[in-house]
Amino acid sequence: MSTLKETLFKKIQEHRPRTTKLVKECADVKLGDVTVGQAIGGARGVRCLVTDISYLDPMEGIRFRGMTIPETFAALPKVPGSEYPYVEGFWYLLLTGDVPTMEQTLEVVEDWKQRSAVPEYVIDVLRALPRDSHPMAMFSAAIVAMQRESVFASNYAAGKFNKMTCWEDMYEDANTLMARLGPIGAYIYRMKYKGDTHIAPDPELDMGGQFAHMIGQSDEYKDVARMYFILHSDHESGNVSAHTTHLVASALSDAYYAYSAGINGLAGPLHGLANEEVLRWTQNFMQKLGGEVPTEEGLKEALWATLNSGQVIPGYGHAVLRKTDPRYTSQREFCMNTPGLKDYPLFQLVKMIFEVAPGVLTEHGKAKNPWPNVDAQSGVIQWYYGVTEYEYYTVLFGIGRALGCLANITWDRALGYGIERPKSLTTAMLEEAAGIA
Ligand code: FAM
Repeated sequence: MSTLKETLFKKIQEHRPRTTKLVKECADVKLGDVTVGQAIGGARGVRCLVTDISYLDPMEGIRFRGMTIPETFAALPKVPGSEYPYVEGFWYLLLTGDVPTMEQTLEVVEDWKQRSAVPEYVIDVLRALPRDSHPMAMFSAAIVAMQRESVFASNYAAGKFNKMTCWEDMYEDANTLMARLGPIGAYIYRMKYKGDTHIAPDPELDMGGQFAHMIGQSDEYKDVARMYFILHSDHESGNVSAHTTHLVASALSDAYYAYSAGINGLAGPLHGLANEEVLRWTQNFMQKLGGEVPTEEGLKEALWATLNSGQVIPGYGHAVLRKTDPRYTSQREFCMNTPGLKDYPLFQLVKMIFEVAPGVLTEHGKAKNPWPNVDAQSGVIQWYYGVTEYEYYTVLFGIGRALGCLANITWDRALGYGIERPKSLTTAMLEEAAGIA
């Protein structure tokens, strides 16, 4: 058994009595009430999901296993010669809550390498799709195509389902998926945008570095990939991609079905696709100016024009956060500390939007949070390094988001979380409850 799996096993055993006790002795304890507004309004703020992998404080932002983003980056073992940690070590942290040693991290690196070959039939599926399919549709199709390899599904079909040990099958599927998502994403990228030319993996590289290599990027971009995947990994359980993955897995669907579904949710413009929208918006705006540096007034006008046409300002607002997203801040710092990027015109514009948009949104008076989220800042870094195909950006998000979603559904199985099935009411019932029937 690998160190990661052994540690996880111990953690699961330690944790199980806590969940059992809560279910047996405290099941009737109230966590809140549900209002008519919440029932109609996307269950916003309804406290009915449980995860220990990350927690999102509205003012502070995300903590992974109790650690802020800077603390996480500082604590994890770094790739030699790099300022950023191994994604594999972060996976260890998300699953177990422990910061791994370099040796433990390298075990995961090796394990993922063994699992990372993309099967030929997945390539066939990708090639069979019309080349103008959205990269997220391709990514989702590739993931669900691999369902035939699910250890969980095959053991279930063979009558070997055991509530206490089935997390191990989920763990197998989750690791295989994690190992392959980067190479699959790279294949899609090269097939669609780089003349269908492909780059073989380098056996020396870690997951993040390998992705950079396989899309044909520079050495510098290796750290961008590592940073991106970690920053986009998890945002507790209620966001659309994490919740969808959890919901689908709750029917005992395997990791392939569940994460393919999560990817489909991530592809919505109010969720992961917002990073594509941000770049489209800023590029269109810059084009209209014909390369001129925008004035604050011109920018304000453009933001108002977007709002007045009934569209949202992409990259701004959040369902939970009420402050600037620390994932935004982390990427902003990356830009400020990278010579070349710091003075890059597109970054200057993104910075200017940060100065202007919160005021405009506040004056507009609708958004509860006028501050930027992760997506407001992520595209500009990609653009700078030459990844200018912005419809692809959500695939990058999807590779990273898998870390959180798959760690969560492994724990869902370990703790035996039930099939999700909230109750519906009719409109007449709401009217009656509100006394307006
Ligand atoms: N621009 C214009 N209007 C906005 C807005 C924005 N950026 N953010 C919120 N609003 C509006 C919202 O559409 C709603 O209007 P209606 O009452 O007319 O329906 C009103 O303000 C209240 O919404 P809220 O309670 O503040 O936000 P929600 O919790 O309903 O929605 C978001 C949250 C993220 C969907 C919303 O802020 C939004 O559409 N933002 C732009 C898209 C975006 O950046 N999404 C990415 C979010 C990101 F973190 C991620 O998932 N990757």
